Amino acid sequence: MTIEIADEYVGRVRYTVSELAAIAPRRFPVQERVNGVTGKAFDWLTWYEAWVRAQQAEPGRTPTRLEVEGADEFQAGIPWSELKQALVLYEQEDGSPLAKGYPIRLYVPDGSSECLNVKSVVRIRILYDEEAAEKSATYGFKNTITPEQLLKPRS
Ligand SMILES: Nc1nc2c(c(=O)[nH]1)N[C@H]1C(S)=C(S)[C@@H](COP(=O)(O)O)O[C@H]1N2
Ligand SMILES: [Mo]
Repeated sequence: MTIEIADEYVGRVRYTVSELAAIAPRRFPVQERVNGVTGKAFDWLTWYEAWVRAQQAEPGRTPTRLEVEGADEFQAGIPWSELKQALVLYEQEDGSPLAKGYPIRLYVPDGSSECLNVKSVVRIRILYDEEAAEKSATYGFKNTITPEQLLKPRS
């Protein structure tokens, strides 16, 4: 299982959970920020900064929004300004893969909703456009419209 990171300046890469976690400058128990949850986590914003440096990229500006998508197509869009406490849970205390939320789970402790804590994250998109900064946080299942639904007349 890999996680795709897509950033219009830095590029598009895929990491395993251990590759992703190895980029983080510091890893710590998730309980430091989220009550009642156990496992190991890393801070999202410092991960992003370390990643940009490691990629030798120079976006030269701050992202405006983060979009994450779970394996079940649940997704969330979060203004970058809501991510100051955001963290990624990546393994259990004993080092084994997450039993719930595998491969990784995002937590946004100071976000506007608990619904933003996306489980089983497989895709992460980093946005820079000003328009994205204006929007508030969003979450829910991706719209998947079947050909049958498209053909059916509205009643
Ligand atoms: N992948 C995925 N993540 C998800 C969801 C989901 O359906 N799929 N539900 C969200 C919602 S609406 C809530 S309230 C929380 C619930 O987290 P919990 O299962 O730890 O209680 O997970 C969020 N993360
Ligand atoms: Mo929710």
